[in-house]
Amino acid sequence: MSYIIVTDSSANLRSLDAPVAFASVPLKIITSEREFVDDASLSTAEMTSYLQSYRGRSSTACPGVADWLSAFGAADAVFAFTITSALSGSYNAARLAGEDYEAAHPDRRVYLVDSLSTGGEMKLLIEKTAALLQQGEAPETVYEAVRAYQSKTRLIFALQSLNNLANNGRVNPLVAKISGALGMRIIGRASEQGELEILSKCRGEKRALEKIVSHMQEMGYAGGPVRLDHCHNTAVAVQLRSLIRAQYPDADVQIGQTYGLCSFYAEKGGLMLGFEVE
Ligand code: X90
Repeated sequence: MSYIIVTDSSANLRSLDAPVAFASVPLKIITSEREFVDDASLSTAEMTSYLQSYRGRSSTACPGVADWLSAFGAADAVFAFTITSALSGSYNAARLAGEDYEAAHPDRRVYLVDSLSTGGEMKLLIEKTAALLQQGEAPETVYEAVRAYQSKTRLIFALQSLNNLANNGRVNPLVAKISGALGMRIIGRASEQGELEILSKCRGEKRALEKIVSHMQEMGYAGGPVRLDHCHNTAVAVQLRSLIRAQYPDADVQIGQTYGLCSFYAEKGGLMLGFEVE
């Protein structure tokens, strides 16, 4: 039996460490002048600097049904992961692709997971799936285990600007306004419904990092794995990892970069953390 893990590019993953078939389906970042496809050929640094000087409207687009379908390839079992269906059409496109795929090949199955989140939380779900598949678990068992694991994973983010989120209707413009003040950091999380929920706002880097850790603890963090992605903010990501490890010396904290889609919305300096709770 062949299988593949497919995710949309909001997971900030282009490959897997595990020897399991894998594909990333790109979202797109669009301006009136240019279109950025969030795949391995994208330079997020170049995109970010272009967007900083670009003054017109910009938006994003989720993958279409055909994009998902071609990523499924010819696997007997497809595990597909999407960004939260509350903020994107990616899940719906993947669902329709799954229906087509199963109708065309009655012996194949698509196991679809609405992450109700994005970024590092998707990484954790995907890592779990890869590990169980490698252990030789049956697809149905893997799917059930991953759905159950979703109740143990969370996402927190800290952003310096909510402009792109607000301009694209992903957050209330009034909420976005508070982040306009210089030096303000907005900390929030993916809610249980997969929506963006603001937890607090504060001034200054050090204060923000301490707040992130205390919010994580309030949400049940107790030293489990953390997948921390940053948008051009390595030094601060490393500082945050040290702060987590000061309390949990053995914590498996892996730092990565936001790719195109998350860089667009998290904006320069943004941090997002997927983590496991007890
Ligand atoms: O379909 C599309 O065009 C994609 C729309 C995506 C909108 C939200 C992306 C958020 C990316 C920002 C911080 C994390 C927020 C998580 C809320 C659940 C990253």
